[in-house]
Amino acid sequence: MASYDGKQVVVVGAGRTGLALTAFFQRRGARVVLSDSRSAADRPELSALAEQGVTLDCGGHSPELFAAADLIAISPGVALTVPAIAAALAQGVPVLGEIEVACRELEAPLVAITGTNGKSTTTCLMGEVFKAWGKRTFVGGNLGTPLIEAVEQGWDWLLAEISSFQLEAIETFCPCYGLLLNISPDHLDRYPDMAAYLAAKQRLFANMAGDDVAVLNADDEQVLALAQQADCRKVLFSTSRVLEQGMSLEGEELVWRWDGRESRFATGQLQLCGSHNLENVMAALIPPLLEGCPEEIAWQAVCAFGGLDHRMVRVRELDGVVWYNDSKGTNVGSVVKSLAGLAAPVTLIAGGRDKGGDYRPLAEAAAGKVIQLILIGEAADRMEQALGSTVAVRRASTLEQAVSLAYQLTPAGGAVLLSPGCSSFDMFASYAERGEAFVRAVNQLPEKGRVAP
Ligand code: UMA
Ligand code: ADP
Repeated sequence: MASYDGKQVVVVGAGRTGLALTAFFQRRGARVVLSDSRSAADRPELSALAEQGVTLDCGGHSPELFAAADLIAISPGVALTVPAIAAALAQGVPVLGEIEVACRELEAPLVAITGTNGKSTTTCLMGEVFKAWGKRTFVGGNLGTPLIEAVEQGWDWLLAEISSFQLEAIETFCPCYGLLLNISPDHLDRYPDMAAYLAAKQRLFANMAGDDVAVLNADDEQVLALAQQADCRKVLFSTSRVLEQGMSLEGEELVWRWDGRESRFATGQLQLCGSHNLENVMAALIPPLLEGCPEEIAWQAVCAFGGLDHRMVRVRELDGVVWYNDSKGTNVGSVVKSLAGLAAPVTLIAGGRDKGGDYRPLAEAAAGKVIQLILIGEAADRMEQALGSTVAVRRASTLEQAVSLAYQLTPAGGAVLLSPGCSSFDMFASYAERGEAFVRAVNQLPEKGRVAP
């Protein structure tokens, strides 16, 4: 446990993470400066913290406060390239990410789940297994509850969804299980190139050694390449090949082979759909099974899991058209997976804040299946350039307008999918708010009000 008594700590970012860090450092007797690029006028709720002795540094990051700190603790949305942070780092001020601060305090075994897609689903699935096994289990991280909130709570197990952002500022962070689910382009608005994104993801393995276990997707070459240097045990899962050790999809069964034993699980019993979810199920089962969780308990728990909101949720069937909310489909890789689970004809509603990736890989997934692409938000121009020669494109200025267009354009027997391939921040506060707006608009559509296309 680190000592912060009397230390001057600058917490950067006053979102969910920064507020949790502030509370933690206050409990530990530190003098806290809370710094946020947004102005104090935007954040009236912070004045209560000022009354408790927290120094507010709003409307920018003051270099002199950063240079004078004993420690700078950053939120995931804050990059190390922020000038005040880069300058303090150059002067030798320690800069730690929230998960690094947290892991120095936590004693329970930690499972870290990362990858471009499937992190939240896998983290929650595994949480259901550990809980069904009777373990007091923290389920959080990038999923929503910052890891720092797990400190001093007496957990048996800690399951943390971990983003590339969070891995940038770690030093000793070392999970006993580190899961890398898959890699595809994402967050190229934060990283200069794909290599920088990969380097951040690879930090998952930086301190793993000896009996620590890397759980890896054997079908993803980039995953295997990133884990190559990891100096720990490796356990693989695959939907495409039989593994002598590890878990593989064989016909309609998941087969777990370990230490000469073999167990089989019938995938038909799962509520989750799609081959990507089979990957998530396999990854989620491996740590608890290796820890000795009885197989029946583990399998029942994953079968009972119906999926998370805003991930391929069937909203409604109206006039023979099925509407799906996949607002959490925030990169090209996830849209491709979601489209794979649907049959033609599909109307795809996409767009939002552009993350700088290449939209052309969507063309192959859309060809022959997507009859209409309705674009919203800031990314619309780039998406139309990449996809306009493959599918018919329309523009909508709001999500509600996109829903209304899709209602008119999609023939009976088809589907409408909101899977934006972009983040939501140009039009909404979060992917959840975007998904809720979509569901509201879809539920307001009148029955039999459609002019058949
Ligand atoms: N800010 C600054 N300076 C900056 C950048 C941001 O002061 O240079 C301030 C903003 O004005 C804002 C605050 O920082 O007030 C926001 O901090 P944050 O972006 O780190 O957000 P939090 O509310 O702390 O939420 C973060 C994660 N957000 C990001 O990684 C962007 C949440 O993941 C996570 O659930 C939460 O911590 C708890 O761990 C969200 C996310 O979008 C869901 N994650 C990305 C993703 O999944 O793709 C990685
Ligand atoms: P994350 O937390 O990594 O964003 P989620 O579990 O929230 O992942 O799923 C988000 C979207 O990503 C889903 O709607 C689905 O389209 C896609 N997805 C989920 N699991 C996988 C996977 N294993 N491989 C590829 N895409 C996936």
